[in-house]
Amino acid sequence: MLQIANYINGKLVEPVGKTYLDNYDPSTGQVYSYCPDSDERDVELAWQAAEAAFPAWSNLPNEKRSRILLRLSELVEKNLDRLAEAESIDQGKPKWLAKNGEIPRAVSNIHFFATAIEHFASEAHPMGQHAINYTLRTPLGVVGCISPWNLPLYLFTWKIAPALAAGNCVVAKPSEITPMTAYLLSELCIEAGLPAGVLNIVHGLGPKVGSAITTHPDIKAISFTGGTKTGAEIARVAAPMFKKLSLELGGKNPNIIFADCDFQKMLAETVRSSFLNQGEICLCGSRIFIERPIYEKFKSAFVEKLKNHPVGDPLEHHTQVGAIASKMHFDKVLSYIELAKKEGGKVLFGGHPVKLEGRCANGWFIEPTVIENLAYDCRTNQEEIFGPVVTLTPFDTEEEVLQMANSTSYGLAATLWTENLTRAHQMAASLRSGIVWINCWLLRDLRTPFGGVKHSGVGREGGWEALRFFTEQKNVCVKL
Ligand code: TXE
Repeated sequence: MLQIANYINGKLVEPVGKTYLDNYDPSTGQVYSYCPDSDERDVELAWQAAEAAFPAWSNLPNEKRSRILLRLSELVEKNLDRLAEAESIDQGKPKWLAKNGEIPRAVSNIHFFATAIEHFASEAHPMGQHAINYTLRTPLGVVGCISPWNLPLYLFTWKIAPALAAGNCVVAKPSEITPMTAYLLSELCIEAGLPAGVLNIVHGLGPKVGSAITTHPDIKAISFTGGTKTGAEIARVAAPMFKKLSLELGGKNPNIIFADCDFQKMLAETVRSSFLNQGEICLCGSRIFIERPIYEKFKSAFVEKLKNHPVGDPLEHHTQVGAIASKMHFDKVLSYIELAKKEGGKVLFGGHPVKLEGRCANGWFIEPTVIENLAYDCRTNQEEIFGPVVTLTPFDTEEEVLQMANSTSYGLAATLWTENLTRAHQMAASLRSGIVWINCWLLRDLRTPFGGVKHSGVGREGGWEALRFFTEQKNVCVKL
């Protein structure tokens, strides 16, 4: 079976401790490869390589760094099918989703920042005739990038691309639950001619490898995407070290549907925003609020749609809902469905694990699940489930739905369906989230600020925000 390697100083190497973690295929429930069980010794080797590579990499003209990253982006595109299949097997998502959405987005992530760096400028502030200020933006040095298991290559590249484009060197840790595509990317980095030590990938457990990156005294910034609890732990450790922190955390996003919406467009998109990637996207609209006059109409139409939204083998093209990424997460999602029932919820559709035939007979599958009759402030409606589970709640007024929508400790994304322009803009201004989609969902422009408020995170990724995060600003004032 394949033994994944770390990528340190331009080479694919074993972990120092020579121990490995089982890596499961969630569709079969079987171990199909091994992930390095690295530790702080591997992180130290990665940091040393990054530190040694930093002067040359940061002094390269932007255009030269851009060319190398563009080569990497082209190689990812050239290997699209292989990466998509690997991602689907490793994470459990339908292969068509990896092929049509996520791996192309990884290509775009790298391409976007490889080109953005050539236009990244700063400011000057003249003081009349007697002085002028200019702002220098310089790379931080060695930075840490830690990413989760739900959109593995998509979120891994979303972090390393701006970090590298800005001239930093990186020590990166993908999730131990989905290490495969980051490993395949390291082979492409070698092929692209990325200089040794510029990017280092250390695989392993969060509390061991992730924590070693967070606590390393000479890693200047941490860009993290993952659960709120882990984000808080990283902040606790990194704050007294005064590291720059970018934390993209969990969500419990409202999807607010007014009676005047374009019903068919809303319905199709709401099935997508509820269950895409098995609901394992922090931007999914897991709390659906429906204006009372169309509550019954929505309920029956939504349930009807799900009768033709099959759970299946992620490698089959008809599959809409694939496997849950890990046994632990599978159990967590099922426990929330049981909690919902205890809290008075009525399961309108789904609610059970799915036993498939054939090669996936021992995989981790859950039906798309729709639950109504829950209080807006019960645990099921306040805590992140991060699976194929949504709740339905009717509402009568804008004030009422705003209060319910804003009632959780999260504030990442919100979706709004209405044809009333004034109401749309007023609601968008009042929703406490980092992102609001109106009459659409997951429509993304990489130039826009991406991130959440409250317990959904600190800071913003995307566009100039990401390049500013990965650079230090210095103001120089010259007396004329
Ligand atoms: O998170 P974990 P998961 C959220 C999503 C869900 C969670 C799922 O909503 O809540 O992330 O990802 C490493 N020190 N988002 O369960 O456990 C761990 O090894 C340092 C929001 O993976 O936090 C993995 O590599 N690192 C997001 C990474 O942290 C540690 C989009 C994430 O793991 C660590 C995607 C530690 N002590 C998911 N413990 C958004 N807002 O965009 C674990 N890790």
